[in-house]
This record gives sequence, structure tokens and C-alpha cells, in this order.
Amino acid sequence: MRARSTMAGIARKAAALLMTLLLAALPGPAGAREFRAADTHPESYPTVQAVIEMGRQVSARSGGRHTIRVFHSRQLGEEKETIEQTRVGAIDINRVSLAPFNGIVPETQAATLPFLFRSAAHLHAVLDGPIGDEILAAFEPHGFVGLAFYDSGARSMYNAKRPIRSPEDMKGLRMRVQQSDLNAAMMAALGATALPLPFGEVVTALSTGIIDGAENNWPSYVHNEHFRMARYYSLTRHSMIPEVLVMSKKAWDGLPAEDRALFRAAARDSALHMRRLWEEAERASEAAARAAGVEVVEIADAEPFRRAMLPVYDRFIGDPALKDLVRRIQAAE
Ligand code: GTR
Repeated sequence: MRARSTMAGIARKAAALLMTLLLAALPGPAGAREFRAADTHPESYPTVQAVIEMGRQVSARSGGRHTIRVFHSRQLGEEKETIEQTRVGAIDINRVSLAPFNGIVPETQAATLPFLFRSAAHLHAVLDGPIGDEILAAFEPHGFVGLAFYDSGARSMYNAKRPIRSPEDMKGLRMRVQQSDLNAAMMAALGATALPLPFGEVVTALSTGIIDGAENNWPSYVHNEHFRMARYYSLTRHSMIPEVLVMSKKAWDGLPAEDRALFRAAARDSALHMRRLWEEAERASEAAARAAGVEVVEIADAEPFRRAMLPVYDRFIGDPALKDLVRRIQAAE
């Protein structure tokens, strides 16, 4: 009797094991999978937190079928490299600045121009409306699906040498720029030497003196430790380059329509979540820099900077369709 029940127990266990193995060998329900997302910033940064939030939403809305794993702190590489990896499908989701996309998606140049957006309200009005959708759609022929924009505030000049008050103060400074020809030209137009470098190399380049300074928003300057070496932060607020969240077209094409809608909605919701985090991050980073003794230089009149940078409009926005895009951005209320 006992022997028989032991045999039955073993048979039951073997059947259960067989079932587990069979299930593991089968594809998950409707293409369930983990999506790999890249970000250059550290975990605490608002963009990283926003993609983590998007992942929560995607899991909840897909009944746990899909998850997003965020590789922050450039674990998957610098922005230019992660963009290429996203194009070939090795990375599924990428949160990057529009600037490193300038050479790939021409329309991104329009939103990268200096002194284009007048305020955060103007930027939101443009990006939340049809112009924003048009720029997002422009990614598709190049192997990406534009999902949403994230805020990035205003970028200002900082350096280790001297307070910058006017374009004359920029002369001869070696300034790092994002890897975008437009940004290099913008910096050169001010008389500085523009050095395009990956973001992750800025800290070392500052501490070894390869560069004198760079330009960025408050949170990037503080969260990435640039403020420890570059002690002068001048509020030029010369550009407001949006961040973009893209999905690899390869990953997108593998999704059924209802999952695509789910990813789009979760991305857009994460952008709103990000906006709240962003305002707080800007405030906190500025306060941290000031508390650490950074000399913050108010620029009473940014007009000389604007005038000096203006030639980049004609140089990069020659194409009539791009000209029209810029005109519509400027005209938006
Ligand atoms: C930051 C942006 C990063 C990166 C960086 C840079 O503002 O969030 O994605 O592009 O600027 O200057 O390289």
C-alpha cells in the first residue's frame, strides 16, 4: 500500500516537472518579454525614474506580461553608441537628448536650435501638440519609434576659469559640447573652442584640464559632479533641448497593435510624471550647487549671446521643410 502511494507520488512529481519544462520551452503568452532600456544618467536622475515608472505602468497594464529593465549610468554605453544599438535592436528603449540624434533625424535639429523656446510653457505647447507628434514621427524611417519627450530645462554655460558674462568672456575657452555639429557650431560662434565629447567623459576632461567647461542644465551639472570642478555657472539659458524616449523599430514591429498602444500611453504618462520630478530636481540641484559655493552669474541681457549664435539657424536650417518647422515652432503660443 505504502509502496503504491510512493510510486503514485513520484509519478505525480515527474508529471509536474515535465509540465514545468514544457511550459518553459513554450514562448510566453503573446510575446511576453523584458525590454532593455538605456539612460546615461545615474539612477536618481528624473529621466531614469520616469522610465522606471513607465516600466511599472507597462507591467500593470499588460497584466505582468511585459517588463522594462532600465540600465542607467551608461551601463550600455554613451548616447551615440546606445542610439546605434537601438537602431539594430540590441537595445529596445532609449532615453537620450535630441542633440545626438541631429545627424540621424534632421527634424531634431529644429528643436536643438539656441534661443528657440521662449519658456517651459512654450516648449510644452509645441511638444504636446501636433508639432511634437510630427517630430516623433520623423524617427520612424531611421529605425526608431518616437514615444515621448521629456523635459530638460534650459542649458547654461559653466567653466573652471572665470565668470562668463558676455560672449567676449567665452573667447579661447575650451568647451565640451554634445556630439552634434549644430552644437559645435553654436559654441564656435561664441569664439570658444568646441570639443564634442561623450557625456561620460566630461568629468575626467574637466579634472584633467582637457576642457575648461561645458554647458548643461542644473540637474546634469550637479548629478554628474561637474560642479565640483567647474565653479562658475552663468545663466545664459541658451537652449532648451528636449529629451526623447525612443523604441527600436525592431522591437516595435514585434508587438501587436494593442501592446503598441499600451507602450505609447505608458510613455506619455511617464512624461507627465517626469515633469513633476523635473521641477523639483531643477530646484534642488540649483540649491545644492549654490550651497557648495558655486559662483552663479546672472545674465541680465542674453541678447548678445543670441545675436552671436544666430548664424547657426541659416547654416543648419537650409531645407525649406525644416525652415517651415522652425517657423511654426516660433509661432506657437
Ligand atoms: C543632458 C541630457 C543627457 C546628455 C547630456 C549631454 O542634459 O539629459 O541625455 O545628452 O545632457 O550633455 O551629453
